Amino acid sequence: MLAILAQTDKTLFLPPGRSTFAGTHDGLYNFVLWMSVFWLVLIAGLLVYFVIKYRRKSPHDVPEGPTHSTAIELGWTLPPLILVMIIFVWGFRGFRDMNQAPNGAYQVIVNASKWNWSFTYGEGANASQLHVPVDTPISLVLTSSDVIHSFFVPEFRVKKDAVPGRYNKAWFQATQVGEYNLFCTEYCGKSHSQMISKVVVHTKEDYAVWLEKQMRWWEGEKPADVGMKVYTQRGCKQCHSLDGVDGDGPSWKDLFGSTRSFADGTTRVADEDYIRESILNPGSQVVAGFDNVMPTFQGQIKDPEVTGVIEYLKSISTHYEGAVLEVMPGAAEAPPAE
Ligand code: HEC
Ligand SMILES: [Cu+2]
Repeated sequence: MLAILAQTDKTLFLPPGRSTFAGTHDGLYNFVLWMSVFWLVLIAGLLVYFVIKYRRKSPHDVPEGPTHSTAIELGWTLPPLILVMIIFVWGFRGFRDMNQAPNGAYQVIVNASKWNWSFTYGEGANASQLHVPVDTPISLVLTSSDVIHSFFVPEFRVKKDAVPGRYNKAWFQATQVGEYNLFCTEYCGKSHSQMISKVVVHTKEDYAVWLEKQMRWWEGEKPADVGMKVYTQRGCKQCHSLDGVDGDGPSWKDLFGSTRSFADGTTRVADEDYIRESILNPGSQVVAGFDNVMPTFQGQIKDPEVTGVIEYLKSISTHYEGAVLEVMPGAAEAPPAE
């Protein structure tokens, strides 16, 4: 038993701990687990033993009535009280540490939506996976665009709800470079089980390189390819198909250049402006036959990414016969700032 307690990498029921919380968390978990096993065996064993030992041996075998014993009463009151207090103090300390990020922790904004994670970094980058440097306290500010989701990284022992209209906080410090699964642990609709992303822990040097690249990841890519990556990586594919079969949202096949009908009875041709508006302000024109369930991507998707989606939609539409952008309009072409 002690051997199991001492092992940090092969834990019973838990994945190996990879954050600074793992020690306290797993210690308390194992304490409660093994204590429960101990009492279960002791109590169940005594129960069986007493049933046999004090069973009624003849019809005239009537036991004496109960008598009071202060020693026994104290015996079953004080030890449990002490154990519960140990669990409380141990748990409360862990809870306090998990809730209070150290000063100067590196902040990442987490936005959950159906059924996608979006991470925003102070430097201006955006990503659908959480990238962090190793051995650095990371503070998370979590919110949601639609319903309650929950951020859970088993290896880090970190779990926190992402609630619409409110900011929750959590933090962690990863102890080993690697990739870890990130799950949504609050049932949030049809594709909840696919709301899985990754936490990528880099060395500090690699992280700086990743961040630099991520801020302008579309540079050098063909716009339509950028759009396809947005489609697969930013969760659009959870609701929009490419094969003409509608899901929670209209299929993207032959969308660009077609005439759209809206719930309010109006119509409009799907041009560049319409696509852009649909992404940044989806509620403004709701396509007839669909619910207004698309989360807004305002602030989470950059202009070049929107351009990419537009070019990608053109490339998969028979209603569009014009040219498709070959080169992403870059910062170099922007008018010089005065
Ligand atoms: C939770 C499901 C969901 C997700 C995720 C989603 N959408 Fe949508 N989308 C919808 C629904 C539903 C509609 C139709 C209702 C409306 O117009 O708001 C729609 C409409 C659209 C339209 C207009 C389509 C038309 O037929 O006129 C575009 C363009 C669009 N979405 C782009 C995107 C992009 C880009 C992403 C990913 C960055 C995305 N959507 C993610 C559900 C979703
Ligand atoms: Cu979710």
